[in-house]
Amino acid sequence: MKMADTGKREVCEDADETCKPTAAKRPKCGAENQPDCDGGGECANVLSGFKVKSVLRDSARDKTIFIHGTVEDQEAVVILEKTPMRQDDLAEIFQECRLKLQMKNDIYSTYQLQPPAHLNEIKTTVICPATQKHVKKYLSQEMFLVEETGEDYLSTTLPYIESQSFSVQWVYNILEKKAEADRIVFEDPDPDTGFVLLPDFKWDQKQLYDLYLIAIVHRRNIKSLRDLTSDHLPLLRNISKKGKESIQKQYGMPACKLRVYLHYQPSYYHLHVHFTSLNYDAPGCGVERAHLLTDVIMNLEADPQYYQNRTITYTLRADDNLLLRFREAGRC
Ligand code: M7G
Repeated sequence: MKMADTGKREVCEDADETCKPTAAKRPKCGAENQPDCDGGGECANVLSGFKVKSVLRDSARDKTIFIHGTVEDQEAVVILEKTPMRQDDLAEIFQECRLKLQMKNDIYSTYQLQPPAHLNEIKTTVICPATQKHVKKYLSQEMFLVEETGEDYLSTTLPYIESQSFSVQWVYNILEKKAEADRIVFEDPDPDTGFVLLPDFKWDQKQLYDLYLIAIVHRRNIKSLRDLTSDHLPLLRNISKKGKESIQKQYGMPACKLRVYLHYQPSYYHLHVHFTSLNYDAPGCGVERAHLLTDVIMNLEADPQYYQNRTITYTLRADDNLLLRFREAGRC
């Protein structure tokens, strides 16, 4: 198994309040000297000045905390996630750890174990400058189900996403090799059917159980599942075939161990496909959001306009303005 290079890195998105990219507003976040594509090595502590404003979400089960704060004078979201144990590290952990006895009773004892520092890392994602939309994305919220018809999409959803969606500058940076070029696992450069496959930033690449890659298409005019027609079948089949082959080659994981799907609604409106390990309960892989690529291909083979016409059900957060628009239109 060949694992790609790993490492701590910061992700800084280029976005203003309306979530559109601006060249002028570069992230400060203490990261001025760290270009978008830098990764892998020790870096300056850009979080030393991070001031916590609020905890957006906190899951003891997932051992993850989402924090809203500021770095210098800029809004930031920081996600801290305890990384899973790795079998390969066990020998070193047992040999090098410090143990503190908590209690002993007959054959039972519990300890606090401190592993060596390098085996005790916390995966850290930094979004800076963060927009209000980022803050909302990570805030715990009540969810509501909407059933979006093809007409709803044209009259309500499309105008909304055209005015409100997240910047996809990070996607263009990947496609143009301005960021994460060293992380690319596979590329098919064909402008119509090609794509870039690389580790999703949710995956720290330390173990395969939570393998997570994304395939980002080179074509720039496909926002989401809703835009797909039978014309895109060669593109989708290509992603399915070459994406699976590359993951088998690079990580030794066969296609039958992969969950390959698109999100609807996505957060970023530039077509991309998620490849996750079947063992991993990835966020957003539930039936109300994930559409298996094989199903998408078969639906388009059966009906070229399937995704323009069919009603698609998904959830929206209570404070999502799209939900408000659906309510104003009397659609939920
Ligand atoms: P999505 O379906 O648009 O929305 O997926 P989601 O984020 O709500 O799932 C976009 C995918 O791209 C997600 O799996 C993100 O974790 C991933 N992603 C987002 N950003 C900003 C980056 C990035 O800068 N680099 C990489 N490699 N992945 C990213």
